[in-house]
Amino acid sequence: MSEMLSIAVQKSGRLSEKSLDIIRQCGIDFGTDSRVLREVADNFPLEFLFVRDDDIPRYVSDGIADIGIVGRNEYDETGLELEVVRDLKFASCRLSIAVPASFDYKGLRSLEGKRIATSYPRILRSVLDKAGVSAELVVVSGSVEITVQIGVADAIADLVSTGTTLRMNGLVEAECIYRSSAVMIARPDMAEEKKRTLYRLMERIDAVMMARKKKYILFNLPKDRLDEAALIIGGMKSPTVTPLMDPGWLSVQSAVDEERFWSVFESLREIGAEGILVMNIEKMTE
Ligand code: PRT
Ligand code: ZN
Repeated sequence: MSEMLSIAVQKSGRLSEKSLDIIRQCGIDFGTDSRVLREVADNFPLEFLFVRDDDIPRYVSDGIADIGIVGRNEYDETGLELEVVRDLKFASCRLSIAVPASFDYKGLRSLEGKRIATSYPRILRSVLDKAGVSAELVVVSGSVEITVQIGVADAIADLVSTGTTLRMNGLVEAECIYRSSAVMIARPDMAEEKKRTLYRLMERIDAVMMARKKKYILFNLPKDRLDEAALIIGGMKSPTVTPLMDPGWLSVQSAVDEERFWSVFESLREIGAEGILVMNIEKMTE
């Protein structure tokens, strides 16, 4: 029996859904009542605390929760020293300098002596310090993009994903200074029994993340093209090959990197592959 581990997850926001999705895909069942602030999983020693994302690093640091899922930006901004167990690769965004169109931006040097509005003063300050730039930081907790229009700042440093918000506010993305995505953080001083539970959880999360990066393909191939097909597929140890009734043909199956999928697909077509079947992989280990 492993010891109960508590995890702090954002209650409602950009991270909530995907944080819970990844845990659900680990085969861990829990209730879905969004009014509950605390919840224990049915079939795994995991207790959820649903909180605001800003509070997650602090709760983990104070031992209120053992682990948490939070944007790397929020974690770095606190300056706390916890263990970053994994980059979970969702909720990706960048912290960028944005300026009005009239601002002649020529790198961080252009910010010397300017007023920059941001919700991430610690991260911004460390970037500016490294570049030897001194600027006045105007710290706001939201609606950073309107500070230029209302005359509070000359430039901003804010999170960007599509860039739509900046454009809508007449700002131009001038330079990306930092990249973020959701990370799993943990208390560094966890008891051995809890560490074991965390290890079990991370093994499952790794399998889910690995599966997300791959597709499984199955196709029929003229026998004499097998070597070419193996080269195209690459990566994994080898494709699985099964004879078909027709002695001139084989059935071939293999996992393929999601990002290479279309080029693999087209190359296989070129060497005469037929009946290509593509499947999502639910879980996978190395
Ligand atoms: O209520 P709570 O405090 O829990 O939530 P929150 O409102 O503070 O955070 P939330 O849910 O908005 O974001 C949680 C985390 O998602 C952030 O800490 C980031 O790690 C990550 N993330 C990913 C983003 C974005 N993408 C993002 N685009 N966080 C915010 N934005 C905002 C950005 O600040 C700007 O206002 O979206 C706008 C820009 O989006 P685009 O697509 O127009 O460029
Ligand atoms: Zn927040």
